[in-house]
Amino acid sequence: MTLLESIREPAQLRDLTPEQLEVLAAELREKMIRTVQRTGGHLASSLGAVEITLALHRVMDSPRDRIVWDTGHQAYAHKLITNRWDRFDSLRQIGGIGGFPRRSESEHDVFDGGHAGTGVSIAVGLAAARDVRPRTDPASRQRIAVCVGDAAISSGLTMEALNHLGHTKQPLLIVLNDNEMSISPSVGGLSTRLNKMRLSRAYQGTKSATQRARPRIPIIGRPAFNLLAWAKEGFKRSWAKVGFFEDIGITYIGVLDGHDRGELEKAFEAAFRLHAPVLVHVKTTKGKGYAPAEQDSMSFHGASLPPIDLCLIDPTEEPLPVEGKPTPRPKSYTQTFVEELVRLGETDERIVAITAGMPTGTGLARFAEHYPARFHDVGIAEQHAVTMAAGLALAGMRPVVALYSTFSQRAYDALVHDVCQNEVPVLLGLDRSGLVGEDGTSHQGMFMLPAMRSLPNLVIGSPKDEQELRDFVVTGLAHDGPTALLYPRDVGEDLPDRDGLPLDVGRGEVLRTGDDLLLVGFGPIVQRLQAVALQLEADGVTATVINARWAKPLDEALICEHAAGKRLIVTAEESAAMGGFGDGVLDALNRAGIHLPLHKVALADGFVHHGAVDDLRGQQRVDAAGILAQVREALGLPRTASKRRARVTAA
Ligand SMILES: Cc1ncc(C[n+]2csc(CCOP(=O)(O)OP(=O)(O)O)c2C)c(N)n1
Repeated sequence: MTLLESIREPAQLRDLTPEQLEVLAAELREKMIRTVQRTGGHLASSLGAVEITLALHRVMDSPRDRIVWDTGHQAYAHKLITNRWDRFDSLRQIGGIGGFPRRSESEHDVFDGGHAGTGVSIAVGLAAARDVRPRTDPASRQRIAVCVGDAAISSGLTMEALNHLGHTKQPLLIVLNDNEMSISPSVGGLSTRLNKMRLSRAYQGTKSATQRARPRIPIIGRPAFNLLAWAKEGFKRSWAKVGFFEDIGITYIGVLDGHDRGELEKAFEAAFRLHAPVLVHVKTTKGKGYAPAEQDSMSFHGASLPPIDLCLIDPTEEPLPVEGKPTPRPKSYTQTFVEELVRLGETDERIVAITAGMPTGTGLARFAEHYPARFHDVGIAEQHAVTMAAGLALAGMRPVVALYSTFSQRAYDALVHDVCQNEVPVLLGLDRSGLVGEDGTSHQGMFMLPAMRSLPNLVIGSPKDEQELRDFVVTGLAHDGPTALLYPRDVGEDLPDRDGLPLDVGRGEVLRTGDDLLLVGFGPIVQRLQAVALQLEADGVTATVINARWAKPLDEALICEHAAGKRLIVTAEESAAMGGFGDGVLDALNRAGIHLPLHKVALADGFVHHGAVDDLRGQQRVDAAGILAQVREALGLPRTASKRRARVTAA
């Protein structure tokens, strides 16, 4: 039995010797590497946070004390030592362990995360609840810690929380896990400042943090002061002069070696005894303990499947066999989007691209290579990205902001107030629209379409394939107002490359005609409607298929014209059902006086958990088979396929 296998609760960590803890750290890393090799996942961040995790769990008493993981992508060690090691093989699989803390999994998980920058606010809220408890309540002495990365700390939400914390002065430990990396290198003034702090070893201040903290803690001030003074000696580190955090009222301790567990424990103890908001700044190596990830933490930030060739921990081991030859994948929508942008950027110098900390994920790094002066990575600051785009547009530029749909939720007000109210030509590329898969509830791109449909001046489009995506890029950039363009994480249909052509805003297209049904879809799901129409023919049911192209303005005339006289109208979108595209069609038909049965194919009300995209599509019945089954049910056809249909499928 390994040491890890003997850990059923984190309290057991306190009984381990330093040597055993080192063994455990190695076992944790090995388990993560071997698991991610099969499942994909956030490997580099979790490898870098092993010692922080052990130290927090030894100093604190979870779940009575509360440990918050900002974003939550670095919490694999936390999951493993909180009695999930035996199920960890199911990481990110349907029904398995989630990639982020999930309260449904463990009482040690405080908050269901996934989005960066939420941790400090959550911790401040927990502390506010603790601090109104009567002193007789043991929970009033709860210790609260939050671990936040150097990129997430610069997000607007964290800044707001830190500002508030500096005012409330709630006792709270913030562990700043500084590895100098976001997914790509961290950007921004704060990042530069942190860098200076790391480099600053000598004490330069006139008044130490310990001295300042002391008067505020009359009872435990002396021991805490002594402890800190000792820590200062022991660490052979010094209190740097650190304007930023101290100036807003948060005691700063740093910079410590984030892989020296013993040193971390002493600092965390010291921080808690100060009975104040304290930030402990630790320097870690992203990907620590696994050479390929240390050397290329960007690729190993969110290692995705098919499995990247993870070298084995023991170089003498045989590499795992890779099944079959990797088949070349068609271009992704993301690649196509950026290719078209790069093409247009050559002749239109007004085009500026903005990403919020995702230059590789959104593909905009490629645009940056071509036009570095017209590219901005604003860090994890989606709201700023969109408002900055409005500013650029006001000054005559043609900004393109590419965000993952889920992260763009942060920028909703920026879109409403700054972009739509001002009716400025901003092209918002909403990558990862639809189901995204293994990252689960926090990451599905399913809420923006309903949220955006009510926004005045905004046009909302989505292509049926990657060629049409090029057309949308051309159209969006030429449109004299805000455009939202939704495209999925998927690869395209492997269609030949061609330059984009302008589309008419608000015009859909008829892809096939039939008398019985109208199938009308928004986005790549239209491909599945085509397949469904083909299958239905085998049952003698014919369908008209419309590619709506635009959810707003909707091509009401086209839809109404083809709806008239049909047995059933089916709308399809890979997005939350409520208030989405289907509701738009229903509303349009109602207003036109067409009252026919309408079946909405969309994502059910609720969060969609993690799993492979194909499996989730099956589960949600938005894959071709699921849509077909829904249509057959709605038509009252038998569930089983007719023989004739089976033949068609086989052909
Ligand atoms: C609001 C939001 N935007 C973007 C992301 C994508 N994302 C996940 S982790 C990450 C980088 C986090 O860097 P840092 O906080 O420094 O932690 P590290 O991974 O370096 O430990 C980003 C940009 C996200 N999860 N949430």
